[in-house]
Amino acid sequence: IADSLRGRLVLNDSKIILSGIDSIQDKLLNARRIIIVACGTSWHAGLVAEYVIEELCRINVEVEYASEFRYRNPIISEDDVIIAISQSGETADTLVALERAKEHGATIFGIVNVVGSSIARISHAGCYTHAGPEIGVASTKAYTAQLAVLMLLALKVAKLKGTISEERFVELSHELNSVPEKVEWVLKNEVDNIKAIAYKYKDAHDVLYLGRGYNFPTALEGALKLKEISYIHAEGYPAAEMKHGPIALVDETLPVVFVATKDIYHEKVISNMQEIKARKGKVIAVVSEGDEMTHSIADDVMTVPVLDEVIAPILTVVPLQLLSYYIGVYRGLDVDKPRNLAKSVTV
Ligand code: F1P
Repeated sequence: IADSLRGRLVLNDSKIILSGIDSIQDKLLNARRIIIVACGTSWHAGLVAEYVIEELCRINVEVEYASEFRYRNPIISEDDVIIAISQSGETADTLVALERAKEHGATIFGIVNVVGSSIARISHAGCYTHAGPEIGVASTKAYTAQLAVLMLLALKVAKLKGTISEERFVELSHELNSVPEKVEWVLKNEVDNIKAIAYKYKDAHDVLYLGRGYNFPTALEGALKLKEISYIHAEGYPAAEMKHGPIALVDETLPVVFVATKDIYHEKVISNMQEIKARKGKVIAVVSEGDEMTHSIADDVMTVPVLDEVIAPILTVVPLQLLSYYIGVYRGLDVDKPRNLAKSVTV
């Protein structure tokens, strides 16, 4: 996984990647709604995109599990653009959902890793993620590559629609370009620390992952990676929902992972951490470099460089992927081939 994380974000290639948008540009700019259809990790990438596209492009976005969308009777119109996200490009639920949407006249944009795959072929237009082959079954570098493409797409559409200022566009583009070096920073400086944290919590029975705003989908993805690779029960939740149920689980045996990088919700996230600490839960936090305050509250921290909150999900997931990886390794598991999981779910 560590190798696959390195240098995956070839953002200089963004013009080539985004040329896929050209043929459906008008449809995208005038879309009544974007419906994102995906499964598993790809669905989490869609959830990040919902936050980013609604914020930057002011287009209504819905994120659907393909496995539900295909069986119900969804309302789809010709003004809808469907974005399909899939690493393999062969996931049966996503493929069938797209066939349904196509029958209703919707335009389909595919974000797929495997060139020439079924989902790439059924799409009207699309971008390949060019993440290279995923060696492990659990999606990692495909996820960050999907996020990179989705953010490039959001920035391009926002610029064309005029929904963000030129200044903000330049600022976010600059932040996006800084991601590869910030991922490298985590790989260079944080791996030993993450290994130690993994060792400490390798025997946990349950782990809760919490985040707000842009950090919420990352909490979901962190929990999924832990389940997939280490077979520990994990749940991701919006941090503000904690008091509506999951707080009942908190005691001294429960590690709670907070995605707590600096953003507009930061103070609220800190107060959620204090609620966990007051109930003797253990707090593990992904924090922004230099955030001494959060550092002092959490039991364990994984640090990432400072990055704009819109772009941050590409980076903040990396320590969580590594945490799951090392917990799996310390539990003696084959992290590349988790039991019961298939690389492409084609039935
Ligand atoms: C979706 C997915 C992956 C997961 C596993 C099973 O695949 O749920 O996210 O890691 O490999 O399939 P895809 O549609 O993105 O190929």
